[in-house]
Amino acid sequence: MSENVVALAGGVGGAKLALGLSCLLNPEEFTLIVNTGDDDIFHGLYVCPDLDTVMYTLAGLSNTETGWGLSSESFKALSMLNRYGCDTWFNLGDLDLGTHIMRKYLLDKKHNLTEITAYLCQKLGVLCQVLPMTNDTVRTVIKTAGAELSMQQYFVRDKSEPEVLDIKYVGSDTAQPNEEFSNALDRVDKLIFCPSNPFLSIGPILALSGIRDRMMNLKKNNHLRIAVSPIVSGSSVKGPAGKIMHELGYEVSCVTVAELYRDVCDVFVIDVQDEKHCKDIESLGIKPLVAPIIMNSKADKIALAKTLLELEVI
Ligand code: FO1
Repeated sequence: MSENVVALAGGVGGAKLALGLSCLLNPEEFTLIVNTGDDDIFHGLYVCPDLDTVMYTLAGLSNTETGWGLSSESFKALSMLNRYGCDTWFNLGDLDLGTHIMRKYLLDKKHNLTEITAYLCQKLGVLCQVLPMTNDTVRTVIKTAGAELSMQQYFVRDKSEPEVLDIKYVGSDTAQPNEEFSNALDRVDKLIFCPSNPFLSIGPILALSGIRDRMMNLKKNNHLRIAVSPIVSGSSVKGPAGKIMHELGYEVSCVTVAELYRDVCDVFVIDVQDEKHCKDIESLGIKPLVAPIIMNSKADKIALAKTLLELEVI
């Protein structure tokens, strides 16, 4: 039986599960909504790190060591920019720059980010629908003791070292969710929250006007909303989610993530190492599901995707 699956994703962690899901679903059954709060402009080019990470992963082109960028990449253009005195802490490879030049060309021709992403995906052979969360501008701004930083300044330039005091999604109050995202929610059977950072990746998507309410109301209509924990055994599987959670005053635990998604989640998937937290998750009114959720190999990604797709409405 065919079903409509909508998955929300950020960068590397989200892309892993997206790949697993894309191996099991027909392309027309699968829509991916990707965070654009990390987007930024480098050397005059508009860069969408999460969209590109998802797109390259689904196309089988990604650098499997870093999880971002392209495999067999070189950085000659960047070394030239360095000679010209540009800041080159954001590692844009030569092949990757081709994507950003193409995106800039299409933006200048007044195409929106949804159209451009569809074009790039089609050219790279990605068949499922990959959608930016919005065509408007939302920027994740990280307030630290020293300064307010963009996501890439915080994450790449400053290596997630500054203490995080607050996180804002600037523009989210006026940005319109992508119309196709809204349409996908009209026909969704299963909504999946990939194991992406709840503050930096999923947070900006949920902050878009009307989106959290739409997802809260899905419960009433027999849809299944599943979230996969990005926290295993008290620390993030990848990236600074655990560090940020601690600095914002939360306990670093999968239960905290379940609490953050409490109103939009029916089933919360935790790793086998976290089985002891089942009761705490149940007490939030969410059904816990214990499964191996660390995705190293392609087989791991497909196995987790299969577990999620086999879940039935309770
Ligand atoms: N992540 C890094 O840790 N260092 C980089 O230099 C870097 C460059 C980069 C270039 C293009 C791109 O699409 C992604 C890139 N990323 C890099 C990943 C990216 O900054 C993060 O993974 C996401 O923004 C977090 O979701």
